[in-house]
Amino acid sequence: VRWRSPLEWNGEGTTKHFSEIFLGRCFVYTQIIRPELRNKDCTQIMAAFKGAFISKNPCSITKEDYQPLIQLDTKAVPCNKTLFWSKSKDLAHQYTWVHGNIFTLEDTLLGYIADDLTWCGDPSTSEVNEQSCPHWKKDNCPNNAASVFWKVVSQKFAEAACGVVQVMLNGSLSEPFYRNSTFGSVELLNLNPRKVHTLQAWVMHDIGGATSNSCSGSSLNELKLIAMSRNITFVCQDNY
Ligand code: DN4
Repeated sequence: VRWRSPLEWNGEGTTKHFSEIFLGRCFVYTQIIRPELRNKDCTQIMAAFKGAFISKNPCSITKEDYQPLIQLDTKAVPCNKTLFWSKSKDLAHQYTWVHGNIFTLEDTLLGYIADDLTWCGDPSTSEVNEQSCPHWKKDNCPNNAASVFWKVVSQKFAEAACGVVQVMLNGSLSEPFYRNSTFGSVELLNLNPRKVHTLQAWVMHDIGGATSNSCSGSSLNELKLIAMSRNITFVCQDNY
């Protein structure tokens, strides 16, 4: 057995009690939050999830590794009910929680299960690595298990969207729309213009912060140009 330094990677290790949290969240979601999913097999979903990264090099995870998992999650969000967000996670989740009938990725089964968890494996063992995991920015490891997972599920979430879609952005930042974010680099580019006719941005500002008119700024204009070039109508509202 290879000796391992506990600080091999710069990120937190796999969340303690990962399997119990995974199964618990899966059962809460499928039995209580969306009882129409009560026949989903949470043990099978967890096996497919772990199969994507267990016993593999934690920096060489591929989109294909997650395909068996993706195929188990079949329920799409209804048209006009998709909310994307970038740098506004807490507000977006408070909004969907109160509203009850609009959904972020984390209000869908796989996003709900994985939200705020950390996970990775190692080629030398069939266990998760609880010591450390690659950090998506600090380690030179873009194809780590978590980043690839979020890329795959974000792409699928965007491809399935239809009608008018919303995005909540953070107007207290100098660049509320950031091209390299997951929203800018994955979700926006995977909206299907034959299904999505309008992208509506809600640009939210910190209460008590400087008043600003982000919808008319250059960052939102960049988003508008990308949407228009994809034949998607763009509308923007400050502090909806
Ligand atoms: P963001 O606010 O910049 O990032 C959201 C979270 O994802 C933060 O905790 C980021 O970490 C983390 N993150 C972003 N990119 C990566 C990556 N390549 N690898 C690992 N972690 C990453 O907003 P965003 O536009 O990048 O992502 C938000 C949108 O994508 C939403 O519309 C979601 O549908 C989806 N998404 C959700 C999650 C999540 O729930 C993660 C990624 C994507 P840090 O910058 O704080 O270190 O966790």
